[in-house]
Amino acid sequence: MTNNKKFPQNFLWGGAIAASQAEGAWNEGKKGLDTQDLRVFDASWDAEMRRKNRDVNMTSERFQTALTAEDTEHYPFRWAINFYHTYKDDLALMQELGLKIFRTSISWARIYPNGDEEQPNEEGIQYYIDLFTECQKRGMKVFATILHYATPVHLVLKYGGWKNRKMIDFYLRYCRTLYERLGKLVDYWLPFNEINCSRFNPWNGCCLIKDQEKNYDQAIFQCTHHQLVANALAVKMAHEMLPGSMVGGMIARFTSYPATCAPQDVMCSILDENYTNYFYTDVMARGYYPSYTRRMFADLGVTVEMEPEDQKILAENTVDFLSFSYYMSMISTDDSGYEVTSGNLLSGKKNPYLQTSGWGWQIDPVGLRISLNEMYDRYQLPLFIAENGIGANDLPDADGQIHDAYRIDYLRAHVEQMAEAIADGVDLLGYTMWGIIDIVSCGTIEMNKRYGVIYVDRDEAGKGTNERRKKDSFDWYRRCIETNGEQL
Ligand code: BGP
Repeated sequence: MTNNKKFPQNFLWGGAIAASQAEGAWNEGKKGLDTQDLRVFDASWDAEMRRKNRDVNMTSERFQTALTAEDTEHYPFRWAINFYHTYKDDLALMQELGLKIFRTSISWARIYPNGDEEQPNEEGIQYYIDLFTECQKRGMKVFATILHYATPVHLVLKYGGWKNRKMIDFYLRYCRTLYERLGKLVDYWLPFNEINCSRFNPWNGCCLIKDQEKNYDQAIFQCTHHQLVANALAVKMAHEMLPGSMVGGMIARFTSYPATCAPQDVMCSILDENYTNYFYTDVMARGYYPSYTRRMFADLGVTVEMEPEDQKILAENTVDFLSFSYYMSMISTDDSGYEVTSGNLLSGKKNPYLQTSGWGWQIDPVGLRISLNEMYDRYQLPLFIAENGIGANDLPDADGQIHDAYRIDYLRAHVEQMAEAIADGVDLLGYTMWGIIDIVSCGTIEMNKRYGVIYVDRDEAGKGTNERRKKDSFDWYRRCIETNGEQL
């Protein structure tokens, strides 16, 4: 299929993973225990239990059990797809795809195993020097996420995680080391993955354990404030240490439409968009808390404690670009008569005009064009789609081939809408398709929820040859990149 709307010649076609979902080697290279290593999964759980497990987050009981568990089968982030050892072969496949940029996160616990040490772990630094050098050697720029949920567990045990303002100092020590030692190898920085995740998955987002919190919402938004300040200070430090560096802000984009043209549904949609998306990007891109947060916090009974210098920090250190993950859209209404369906990090009401993925996520390519237009119009900042893709239980046929026409259809439709948005005038820097290679899913910790154009022979108990195989979508995406988005 020929797409007649052009992408800029320097458009950055890429692929994305996260350290905790791909590297494995959870206790190798002097890496410390991190919060993702503690998330439990059982392959015998049915669909309902798996969805529930996403919402359970973390409990004190699970936390204590996991701290001393030697078992790896039930902790998939401990083995993932062993990218720590296979990255050279995997990057060769990504070079074959023609990727212009590769997004991954850096594991904090590889660089500072406990998180509060004075000196970093040289083995951890060397791993990322080697990884990013290999990317550059293979013609790929590096898009590095500094924190993609995985936080050293020691910081939770000793300091209580992001509730404690000390975390900002530990996090900035980590950033300083990354800028010093990896700064020349990284082209785009993201201080946090989906900084709004703390609202919807507080364990992933800010290391909170619900049964330990008297006022959960208060804890969530105090953690969020510390992370927003940390994001601004990470921008400041990068601009001082790495002049000309590009440091972004990222959210999970929860695009939501009014369920009907009834005015109360429209108001519902404005509030949903403000509270789940714009609150975070307003602070990171405009540099202050928007006025609508007063009502949001009042309704939640939350009082965010700020230090006198915080407003100045936020105002003077806004991001260079905005980035987001986009998978699906939702609808907004107070009418409880709608069917509920699942989505990234949260569930929502079902849009009768949209199809859903096998995991209930509503497939909405036009929503990507809407999101791009709305965000660019609001901030006039360059945008970068850091995640987009479809999770599916890809099953090899008798010859071991994976015919994932549904993934080609999904990606084609979203690439077409990106082209429309660019024609609408949006400054879109790039697109790192999520899960360029099969990895452990984040929300439900399932290996069978596959996103990649590269298949990994690994089952949900970590068994398999771990060999890599190209899916049908591999060649489709290679040709898309080769023709700069013309041949779809
Ligand atoms: C986002 C995370 C990614 C990725 C993606 C897909 O929230 O940034 O880590 O996991 O969701 O979600 P899942 O893996 O649950 O299908």
